[in-house]
Amino acid sequence: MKIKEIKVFVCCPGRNFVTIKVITEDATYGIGDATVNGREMAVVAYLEEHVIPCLIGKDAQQIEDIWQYLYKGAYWQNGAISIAAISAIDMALWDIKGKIAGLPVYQLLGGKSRKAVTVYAHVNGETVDDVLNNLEVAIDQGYKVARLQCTIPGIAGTYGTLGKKKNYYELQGDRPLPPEHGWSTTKYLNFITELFKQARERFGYDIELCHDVHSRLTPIEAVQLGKMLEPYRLKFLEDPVTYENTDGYQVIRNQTAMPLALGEKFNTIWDAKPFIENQTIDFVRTAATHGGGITALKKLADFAALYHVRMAPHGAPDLSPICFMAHMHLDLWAPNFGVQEFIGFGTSTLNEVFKYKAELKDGSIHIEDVPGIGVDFDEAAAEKYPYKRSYLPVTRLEDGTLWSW
Ligand code: EZ4
Ligand code: CO
Repeated sequence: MKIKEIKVFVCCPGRNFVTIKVITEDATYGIGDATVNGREMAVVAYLEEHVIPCLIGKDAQQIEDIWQYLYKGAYWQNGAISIAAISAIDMALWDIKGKIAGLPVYQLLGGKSRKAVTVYAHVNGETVDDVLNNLEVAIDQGYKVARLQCTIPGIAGTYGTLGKKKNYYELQGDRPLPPEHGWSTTKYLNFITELFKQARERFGYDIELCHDVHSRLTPIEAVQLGKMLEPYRLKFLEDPVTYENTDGYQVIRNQTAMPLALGEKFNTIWDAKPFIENQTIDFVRTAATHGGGITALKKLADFAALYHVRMAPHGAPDLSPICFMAHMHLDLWAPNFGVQEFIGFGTSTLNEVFKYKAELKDGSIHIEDVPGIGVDFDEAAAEKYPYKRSYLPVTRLEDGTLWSW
């Protein structure tokens, strides 16, 4: 079954998404997500100039060989842009294989290991009371796990909070230059414990809680935070420190019992390897779109399982519903699945472009048994929402020093 054509679409139904459609000679098609937030057009160029010409005429069924061809065969094998392109092609080919087989992708992976996919809700607010009131709503809705983020008093623009916006799809889409946020580790560390202390006082310990530090701390500061939050028993603390220096996580690991999650920016299993084999993390956050697609995440899950590390895929709103549904299949299959990040089913605009069926019940997502990944992409609807140059924020300390966002 030869690949006849591969189309690339960039649309902005609230946020920018890069979508590909791989079409075979018999008109079967599969779709994939190639979005790299703030660098979308670089992936488009990589796909159009360097990937697609090599794939026309190749057998769409040879997923592994095509993956190796695009990775090893490029010589410049890794990097966010090229991996997003490979990931999208990979998802589309699994989608096609599922359609040919008449099976949902999780069946091709080995079947279900669980009934449904436990997700964690994003719960945020401008004050502790605000966050806790929103947590009450999430618990009432049936969520069993929630990520708490709160505006830090005295800091302009805290990561993970919405400010006056109503939802995540308003946060981006029209930022012709990167907005600037502030940061103060002192102000953060002086404040954040109170959020979890009050959450436990008000709701007890049945609700599982997470928190994303977004790589703002040094290893020893992360040790302090871990120790301060230990009494509130988090499910995990995410990205306490940037991932480039793997030894930093050893410092944290040696001194706090706080479970750690890392990896939304991993591009390959090689990025994850030292953290997994040294057992310095507990959850690996890699997304299908940024980590090499379904082929790569299956390998990553199996490798992580050897070390008691569980999968907790990134579920940010800058991953399209195609990636979300690819995760549903991986999460249903992976014996070492932990929890899936979930920011809701999006807006009516988003769902006009991406069509899929998934249902949230008691804090878990159930999908329907349809062949392939189970998402369709409406090309005509996408045309109504053209790409808008847009960036993630950058962060500066109070003295102006550039910091990790
Ligand atoms: O940093 O969406 O856990 N979720 C996150 C997200 C991502 C952004 C960029 O992909 O950390 O907020
Ligand atoms: Co994160």
